[in-house]
Amino acid sequence: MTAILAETAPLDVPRTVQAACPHDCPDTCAMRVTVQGDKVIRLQGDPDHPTTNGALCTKVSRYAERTEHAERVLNPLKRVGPKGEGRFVEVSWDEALDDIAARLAGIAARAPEAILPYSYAGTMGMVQGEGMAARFFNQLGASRLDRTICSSAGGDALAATYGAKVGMHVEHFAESRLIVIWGSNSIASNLHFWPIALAARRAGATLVCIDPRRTETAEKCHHHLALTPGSDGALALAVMHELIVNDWLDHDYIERQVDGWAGLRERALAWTPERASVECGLTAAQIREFAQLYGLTSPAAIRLNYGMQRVRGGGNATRLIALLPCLTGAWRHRAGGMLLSSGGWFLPFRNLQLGHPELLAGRTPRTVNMSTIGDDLLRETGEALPDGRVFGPRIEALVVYNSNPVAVAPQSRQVTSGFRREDLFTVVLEHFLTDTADHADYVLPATTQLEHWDVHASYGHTYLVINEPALTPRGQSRSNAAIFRALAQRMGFTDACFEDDDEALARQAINGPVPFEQLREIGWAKLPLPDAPFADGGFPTADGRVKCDVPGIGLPDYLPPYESVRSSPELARRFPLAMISPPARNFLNSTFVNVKSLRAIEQEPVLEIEAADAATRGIADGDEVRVFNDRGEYRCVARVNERARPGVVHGLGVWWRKFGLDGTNVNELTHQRLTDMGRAPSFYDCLVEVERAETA
Ligand SMILES: Nc1nc2c(c(=O)[nH]1)N[C@H]1C(S)=C(S)[C@@H](COP(=O)(O)OP(=O)(O)OC[C@H]3O[C@@H](n4cnc5c(=O)[nH]c(N)nc54)[C@H](O)[C@@H]3O)O[C@H]1N2
Ligand SMILES: Nc1nc2c(c(=O)[nH]1)N[C@H]1C(S)=C(S)[C@@H](COP(=O)(O)OP(=O)(O)OC[C@H]3O[C@@H](n4cnc5c(=O)[nH]c(N)nc54)[C@H](O)[C@@H]3O)O[C@H]1N2
Ligand SMILES: [Mo]
Repeated sequence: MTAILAETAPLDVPRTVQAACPHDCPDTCAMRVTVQGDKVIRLQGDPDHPTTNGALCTKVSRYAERTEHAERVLNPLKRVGPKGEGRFVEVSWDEALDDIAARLAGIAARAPEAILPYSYAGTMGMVQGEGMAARFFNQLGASRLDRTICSSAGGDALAATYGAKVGMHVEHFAESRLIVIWGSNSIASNLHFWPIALAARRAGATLVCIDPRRTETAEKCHHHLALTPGSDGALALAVMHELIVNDWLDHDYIERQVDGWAGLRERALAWTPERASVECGLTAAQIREFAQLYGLTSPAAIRLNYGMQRVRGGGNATRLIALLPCLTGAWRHRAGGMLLSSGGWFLPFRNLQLGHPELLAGRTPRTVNMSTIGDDLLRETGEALPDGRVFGPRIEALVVYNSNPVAVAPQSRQVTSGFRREDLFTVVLEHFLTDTADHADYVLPATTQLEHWDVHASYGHTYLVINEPALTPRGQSRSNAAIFRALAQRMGFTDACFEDDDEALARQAINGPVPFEQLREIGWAKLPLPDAPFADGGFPTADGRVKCDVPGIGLPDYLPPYESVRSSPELARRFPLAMISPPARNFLNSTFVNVKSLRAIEQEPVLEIEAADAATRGIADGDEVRVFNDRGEYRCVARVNERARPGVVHGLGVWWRKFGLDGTNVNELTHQRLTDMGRAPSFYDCLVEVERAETA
């Protein structure tokens, strides 16, 4: 009754809607949106939701500005100029859908695998993510996409070690005595973790940050270990060495809960701090001091993030780090252990059949890795792949949603050449004319989070969060699910599942932990999980024990980077600087780059470089520089500062190419070689050289 009243209440009476931040961020905030007359008058973090705690980041507090942005795509667009130029005319939905359906049907009749969906986490929602889209592509028999661009190295490593992507409850870090923030810049990209770490610090905890960059987070910790990129595995092995030789091990916990320690123990004994110091660019004393702190402080907690796994050995390093709290028995305490991702905790509450895999009807289409889209768009039918497989049909059509691959995928030269193929039929569902949309044959206007239904899991906390539409869709925009529904109808797909509307999808997406109506009322629900999940073992492996030695892959080891001064000295003679490209604080990957107020804070694409590295190259703060290697070059502005350590430079954030200094961004320089596990890109495993740009 109350729900009906609310829906029919006059538009000018303010009403509040429970929402969820849709972005790819561990925080997945619960939001309250107050609307009057179909306008947002207030958007705030839900004060009752424990981790959001009433606060939103700078970016998302401007979400209404993004939704009402003057440059939003509000009508279907059809390309008129050459690919990449971004010239379009408005067309009707009927014209766009009829033409797209005809083109896709034509290709599907010959080779359905020549059609490739390309999507990632522009929204993390279960409905507007793969909900209806997966049904559509399953029915079509299109190629499947291996969604590896962010977290699959660390994710697969956790699955191999613990059995799933599970970890501590984030709230419990407040009670830790030692917090190790490892490969993570909490203040920039996991903001709601930071007040929890501060609460621990006020209560006397020590904070350590392990990051090549002196980030805004690192400078606020008690200790900062500025190791060289990709050397975390060596550091973890040396910490193990110290735990063993000083006997800071919990033998009882190891005995009962850890498999394969004897082999790993032997390996770790070869990793003295002296040996690791050469790999890590730290002193042996720094490593000993850290190991002692870790070995002797209880409860000790590690907040690992994905920054450290974007290198060749990222999977192995994650395995080694994930084993540390098992060796010290830190898991016995609710404030001990580690958290990389909480995503696995949601699996029992998610409907894993939401995408109706049975529509494949026995077909097993090939899989294309999103991280090698640059190479794969340029491949011919039947081409032999480096791993011995055969490519299958050339990609003839791409349907892109929730992603901006032209900006975010590695090795841009290849990526843009692929997207510029005149024989490639590209459809992009978007809010804005991104670099990717500029390459589309059709751009279809998608709704934003304020205009559609969704339900969200999180990878940084353990609450399910709901999102109800607050506004009517702007212009002619439609939700992703609605667009795939309409395409399915045009293609003549008759399965009843193609009739489910967005609210029905939201209801189907989850199975508890509270009834859907209750979720709507409160906005979020905590998963029913034990407080200290592994105090007595019970890891989600087959036998409940942690794995050092994994069948088929063996023991974890340190794998040096593909590209570094130590591992590739020949290459380093020409390109002596290691470049990482972590997030810019005011962007979210490439999202928000077009929001002027946020771009104004970031100012321009920058490369941080240390004073001596700059001086030997005649580079002064504020100079325009050319960053280059054999793969490409990137123009940006040098910031000579103490955030960079010698030998390492930072190309911050994923700028839209068209906002860059000469239409490039940092991915001109990155490569498509994959990580040791998870088939992920090694964005932060990249050598470059820098010089002052010639001033014209
Ligand atoms: N503001 C903002 N927030 C974001 C994002 C964003 O773009 N902007 N991105 C979101 C996404 S997609 C993700 S996946 C998450 C997590 O995204 P991540 O990419 O994990 O980002 P951070 O947590 O900031 O961790 C990156 C940190 O790792 C450091 N790092 C780089 N290489 C190494 C290394 O070899 N070893 C170690 N120890 N550290 C290294 C970087 O200097 C950086 O400070 O954040 C999300 N949150
Ligand atoms: N060099 C370098 N490259 C990187 C990284 C790095 O650290 N360094 N980070 C990597 C990481 S961690 C990630 S996760 C990837 C991220 O790569 P992407 O997942 O491509 O993320 P975004 O760049 O944020 O682009 C998401 C797009 O989705 C759109 N979108 C949002 N919501 C919706 C919706 O409801 N419907 C539709 N149709 N569209 C929507 C947004 O407008 C935006 O353009 O980038 C990777 N690339
Ligand atoms: Mo990511």
